[in-house]
Amino acid sequence: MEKKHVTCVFCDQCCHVSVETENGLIKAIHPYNPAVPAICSKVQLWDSYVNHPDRVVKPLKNVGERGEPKWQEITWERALDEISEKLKSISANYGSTSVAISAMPINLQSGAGLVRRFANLIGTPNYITPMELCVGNTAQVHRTTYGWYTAPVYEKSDCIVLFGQNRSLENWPQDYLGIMAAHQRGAKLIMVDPRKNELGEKADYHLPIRYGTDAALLLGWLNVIIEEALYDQEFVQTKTVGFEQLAERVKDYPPERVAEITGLDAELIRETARVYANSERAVIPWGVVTDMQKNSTSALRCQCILRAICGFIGKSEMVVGPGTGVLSVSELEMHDALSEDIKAKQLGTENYPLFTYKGASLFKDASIETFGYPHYNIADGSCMAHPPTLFEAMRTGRPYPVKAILVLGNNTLLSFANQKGILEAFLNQELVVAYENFLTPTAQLADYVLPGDMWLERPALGPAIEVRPILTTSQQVLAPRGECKNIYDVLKGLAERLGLAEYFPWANVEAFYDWRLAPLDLTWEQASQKPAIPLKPATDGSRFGTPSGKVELYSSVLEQLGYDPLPYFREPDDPTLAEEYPLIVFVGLREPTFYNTCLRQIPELRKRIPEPLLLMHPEDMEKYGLKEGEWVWVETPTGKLQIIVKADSVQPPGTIRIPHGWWKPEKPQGLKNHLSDAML
Ligand SMILES: Nc1nc2c(c(=O)[nH]1)N[C@H]1C(S)=C(S)[C@@H](COP(=O)(O)OP(=O)(O)OC[C@H]3O[C@@H](n4cnc5c(=O)[nH]c(N)nc54)[C@H](O)[C@@H]3O)O[C@H]1N2
Ligand SMILES: Nc1nc2c(c(=O)[nH]1)N[C@H]1C(S)=C(S)[C@@H](COP(=O)(O)OP(=O)(O)OC[C@H]3O[C@@H](n4cnc5c(=O)[nH]c(N)nc54)[C@H](O)[C@@H]3O)O[C@H]1N2
Ligand code: SF4
Ligand SMILES: [Mo]
Repeated sequence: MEKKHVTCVFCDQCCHVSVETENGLIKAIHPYNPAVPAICSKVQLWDSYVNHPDRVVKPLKNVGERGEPKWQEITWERALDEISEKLKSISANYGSTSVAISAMPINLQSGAGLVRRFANLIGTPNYITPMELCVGNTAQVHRTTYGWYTAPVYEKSDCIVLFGQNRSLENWPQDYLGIMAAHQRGAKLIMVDPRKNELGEKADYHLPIRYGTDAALLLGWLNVIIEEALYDQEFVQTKTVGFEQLAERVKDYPPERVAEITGLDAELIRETARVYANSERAVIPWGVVTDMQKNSTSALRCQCILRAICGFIGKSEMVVGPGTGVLSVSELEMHDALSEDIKAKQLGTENYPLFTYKGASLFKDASIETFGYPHYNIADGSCMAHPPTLFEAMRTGRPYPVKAILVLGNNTLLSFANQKGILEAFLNQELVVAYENFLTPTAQLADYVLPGDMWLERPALGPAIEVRPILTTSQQVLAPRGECKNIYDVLKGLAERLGLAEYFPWANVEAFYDWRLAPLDLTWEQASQKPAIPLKPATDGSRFGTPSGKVELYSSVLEQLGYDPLPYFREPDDPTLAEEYPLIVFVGLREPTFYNTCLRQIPELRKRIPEPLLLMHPEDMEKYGLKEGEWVWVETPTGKLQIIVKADSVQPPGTIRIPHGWWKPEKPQGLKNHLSDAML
């Protein structure tokens, strides 16, 4: 019997598991730390995934029309030859910015740093990632306030405030168990969520907020905390800038006004503000809904401001920065390989600058002074093109043509906004490549599908996204199935054909890890004996990575980019649509059995939720004459789909929840078949 430690990426919780093997066969998978049973049931279905009959295990070429694929198996050599020839000719005809890359670093693991390195070396700034709608987004907003991302320490906390998290043993179990352990220890739990879920039932306070109004509640809390002087005066004086302006702004949000906006009770708003501010070590952990609202930036900024002015930074909320001693992910990415002219052409720079090179460059000097390196890419959300602007350029050729897209370990078509527009964009490409495990709706639009390894089949030196001074390791357990390859081998193969061999000189991914670990006097073989290697933090915490070096309550970068430097609230509803479209579609609420667009081909999981379900309050079902289990059409100003109705008394009346990411892998492929019944 042999034991290996492995990072599961069936979802982005990245649980550490211990895999027991006998004669090369997996016998059992357990939580790495037996004292904390932080894994979900999905991981046990590894065999159904690895050996699934539909898994792509050889390179495929579409010899049919785009979107009506006729797959032909080809060799890796030929696939890489043809793809690189096409990339060269597209780049020669339309310029290097005409090639786009869409990648999900967490799904790829060992892709950390390498995909961007490749993008930068081929001269394209048009890199996007679905982290745009996830923690990558939060990280950029955090940077405006602290210069880096902040992470909660549940073990130290005595008050936890959750904005719309639906954590459970099947959705981010490590966080769920961390929250529950702190709560059992006596930490107060404040749950802000229109739905009362399992955590809401256990919470000390449940605030059934009107959807999309979190920024207003947060501004109301700031109003109470500043009005009643509940903040940490010393921290505010010594470590922050802009308190006066902030105090002036939040006068506009007294609890009575906020109560009207949010549908919450004014006294409850006051009481919860006091509970939070009077705690010794409160935390506001990241949750995804505040990444997806009309008021996202303000809501996230308010959370950052609260953590700071109440004095929790450095106690229960850590702003640690990157590590030193090895080349960071950001350095591996070689952002300097792109000229300033090309960076300025990054799509979205003009209208959405914060996430692009333009936004990141405003932190450049501060980043050098604080962390020693200019272009830190925090959580892969930095220096990135604006996805909708990129898709528009792919569709229309404006402001310049984009003619090729490499999709690496994500499901671009189903994961970004305006799916019809993305479909049109893909149909207007001269080259589409998907590096995948399955023939997803996005892969069905490709000219070439390249078979990728999965997490049990590769060694991984992480983490995939850079937020803390630490390295993690994941040991390889299985040989890659069929001809599946690691992302390193794919990028190396392309780089060699594009005249960039010197930047991918290592024979294989382990040799690359050896090179990266060499400054620590470690080989991959040695390093991978331990699941984590702490690094020396790049900063002692005396300076924040913002232009002022302080916590910017009033953001100088937002101001320079022409935005309101202070948080504010904007009504999420569009009253002109209310008559024709009386129901509101609700953000989020992930399905316990799946992971975003993944895992619907796993029979054991699919049995649990065979069809997509629209959740609706029974009162609304009666109002619209709908029955449980009935198929209905749902129409918005931009599209429509069919879905089954399910009564759910927790869903707020007037709102419905539609799960995202559905397609039916068992259904036939191609546009004629709606790309295997994808919900487009
Ligand atoms: N099983 C499983 N686990 C997953 C995933 C999966 O697909 N399946 N996905 C992973 C990923 S990528 C992510 S990002 C995380 C996300 O995990 P969470 O951050 O927990 O997000 P959701 O599961 O979408 O739950 C969203 C919650 O927000 C509430 N909500 C909706 N609108 C609002 C609002 O306007 N304000 C407030 N305050 N609350 C609101 C909903 O009622 C719901 O309880 O989960 C990860 N874990
Ligand atoms: N409407 C709507 N859109 C959303 C969201 C939402 O709530 N609503 N949530 C957003 C969020 S939080 C996120 S994180 C994104 C996720 O967006 P994506 O990353 O696009 O979603 P996934 O379903 O994780 O896509 C992963 C794809 O990679 C493939 N894959 C998985 N593992 C591997 C691997 O090891 N190697 C290779 N080569 N391929 C692999 C899978 O087969 C799958 O097709 O979606 C965002 N989009
Ligand atoms: S929650 Fe489950 S699927 Fe996600 S990483 Fe952990 S074990 Fe894997
Ligand atoms: Mo996510």
